[in-house]
Amino acid sequence: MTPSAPPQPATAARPATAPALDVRRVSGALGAEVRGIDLNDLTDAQFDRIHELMLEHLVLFFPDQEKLTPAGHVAFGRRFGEVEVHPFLPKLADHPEITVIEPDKGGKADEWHIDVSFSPSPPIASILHLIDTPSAGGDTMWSNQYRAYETLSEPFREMLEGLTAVHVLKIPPVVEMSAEHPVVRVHPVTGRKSLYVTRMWTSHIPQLTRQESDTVLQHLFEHSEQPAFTLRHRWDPHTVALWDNRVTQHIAINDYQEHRRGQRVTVNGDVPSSNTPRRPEYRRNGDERYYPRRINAKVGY
Ligand SMILES: O=C(O)CCC(=O)C(=O)O
Ligand SMILES: [Fe+2]
Repeated sequence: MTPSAPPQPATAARPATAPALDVRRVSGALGAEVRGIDLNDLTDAQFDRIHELMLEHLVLFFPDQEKLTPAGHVAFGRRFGEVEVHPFLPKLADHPEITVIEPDKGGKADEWHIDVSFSPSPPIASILHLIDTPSAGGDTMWSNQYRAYETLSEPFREMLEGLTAVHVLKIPPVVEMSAEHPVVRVHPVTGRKSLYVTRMWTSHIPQLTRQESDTVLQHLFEHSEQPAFTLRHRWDPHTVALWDNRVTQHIAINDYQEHRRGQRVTVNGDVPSSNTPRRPEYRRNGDERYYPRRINAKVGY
């Protein structure tokens, strides 16, 4: 008689290590799709892996997250740090930490931006759960701001490093906020430098003359938004996107009329820092200062 197989336990024991995640890059510039994970029920080891992957790819997409509840979404955000209550966008009634992203209610974020960069301590990460998607269109693009910095010429990078930029939100009479941040910031975890200005919120560089500031910013906006630094994501319902808001910009493409709805949790965490000392503010005729030309008065993100 041949020996029979050893008896199996009624329920298979959980493997000591979770199965490896399926991670696929989605563009040459940034971004990866991550499968094989339930965001509602993360282990510490899985969270650590997601955090590492975010630092490596800057934007992660988690498809098929139908089970993600608002409480699970907030709990996922809390693993990164304190979650923000957005200064003006609509929120879920029971969860003020969840911002509702719905064009009818808050406008379309159809200009390149960094989330909430007009805050003195802008979000480190955003987590967007798209629930209803149009049958076509409504894609979102992200851009890699490490690459934007690294592809500037050395003399230009040197000039930028002592500078700051003012980021402004002005929607009278609802809200007015502004903050001054380094133009080149250093990532607190990776130590890498990235460009930190954005078309939607950045108004001026106070160390330059108005004309210099307008010209330099226009160049930096165009440079940082170029297709070679980007990815374009076509959404399926219940995909969750997580991005490192310190080193990316994004834009929601406004090419659809159908219903589209998402929920976002945003994580606070640090104050942008740079390695280099700041230069003094430009003063015309002694003490006279110039005013920024661009004042933002549209609803945005
Ligand atoms: O609707 C989108 O795809 C992105 C909206 C946005 O800018 C955001 O959630 O921060
Ligand atoms: Fe945004």
